[in-house]
Amino acid sequence: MIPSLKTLITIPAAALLCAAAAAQTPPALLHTENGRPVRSARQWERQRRPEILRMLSTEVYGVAPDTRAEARYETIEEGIALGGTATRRQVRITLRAAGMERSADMLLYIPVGAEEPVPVIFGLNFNGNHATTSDPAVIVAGKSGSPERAPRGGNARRWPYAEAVARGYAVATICKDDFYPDRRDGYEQSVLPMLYAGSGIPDSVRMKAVGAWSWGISRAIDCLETMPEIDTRRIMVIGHSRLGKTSLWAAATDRRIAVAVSNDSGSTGAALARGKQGETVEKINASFPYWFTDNYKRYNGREEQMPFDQHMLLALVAPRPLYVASASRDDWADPRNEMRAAQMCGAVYSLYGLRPLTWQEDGLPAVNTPFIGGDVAYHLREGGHDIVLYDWERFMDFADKYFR
Ligand code: GTR
Repeated sequence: MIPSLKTLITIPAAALLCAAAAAQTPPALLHTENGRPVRSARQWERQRRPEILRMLSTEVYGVAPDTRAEARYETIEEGIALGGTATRRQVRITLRAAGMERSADMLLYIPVGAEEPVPVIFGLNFNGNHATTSDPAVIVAGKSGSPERAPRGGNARRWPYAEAVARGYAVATICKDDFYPDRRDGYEQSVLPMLYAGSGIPDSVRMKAVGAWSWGISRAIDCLETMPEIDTRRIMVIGHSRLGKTSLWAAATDRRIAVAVSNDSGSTGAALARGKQGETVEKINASFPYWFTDNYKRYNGREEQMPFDQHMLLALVAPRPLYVASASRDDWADPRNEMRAAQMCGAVYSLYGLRPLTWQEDGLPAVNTPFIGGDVAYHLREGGHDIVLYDWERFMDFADKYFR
């Protein structure tokens, strides 16, 4: 309700300031839609979590249809790699539904000589598997697979395979574009036409690229489940930036993901939208209208009216360990709002008797000081928008706590 001029005049300035601050407060995690407080993990699981999952599906990331795509896995290459420390495997995943077919190529490095199945780190990549490594045996494939667009090894810095393998982790990746080419006209080539065919799900709530990428992560996990060397009870999913948004939604929707990592995911990822610096809802929807639901555009410039905010996305990961990472010069993503959401979701971890983020102060912590003592972890790496060895090492330190 809009206050009348008279009430405005009689409200003391302090109260107005208070109201402004309250307007920036994200919606309560622990109150159900009909206003009842949520006091137990059971109540969270049975009532509040499904409410939030439904809301974030219809308003932001999209409602997934029930369609089960038939999957076929074919090893197209296998060899010894990384100086003899790993098996490299390349698997073509072919998915079929509604008479249509799409394929995605997975690249894996699996430590050799392990006595038991190993934990795995899965992450989608930006520019093709061949761009993640200078290993000449990696096939240049996928919908972004042109060496002109993405040189071999061009993103290798972001994929420290040898270090991960040395620590006992398998690493697996697929190019995001195999599930939805990352451009405005990517829909036809994406997995969505085959998934939504005949589903009757209204256009306004359908998944777009980020939903399709998350769905793809689940299909990658289906494939990993067929590999005896991999322990799929120990899957950490990581993602940088747009793929950090994606890893969070994947973890929200697929409970096989044991640890979730968001690196510099910013807007519509880990960062609270209310009071956000840099990229706002309106800006992200203008630059990337094909990432989120059509419904999400209704909130352009109206963050205050959203019945949700990003702390809710993080809370959906509970009780599984969650790592939110920011970079000190990444104002576009807004480290402060990423950190705040990570703090706030701790209320749900507490319901499970787990430990929220141990950094509980107002401002950001010092750079390169990881807080991994709780079940929600955070660090602010010094530097810009990127994912580097420092980040990976901290994510593996965190995963070690649960996987060793
Ligand atoms: C930017 C976008 C961000 C983030 C980033 C990335 O252009 O505004 O939301 O996703 O791309 O993925 O690197």
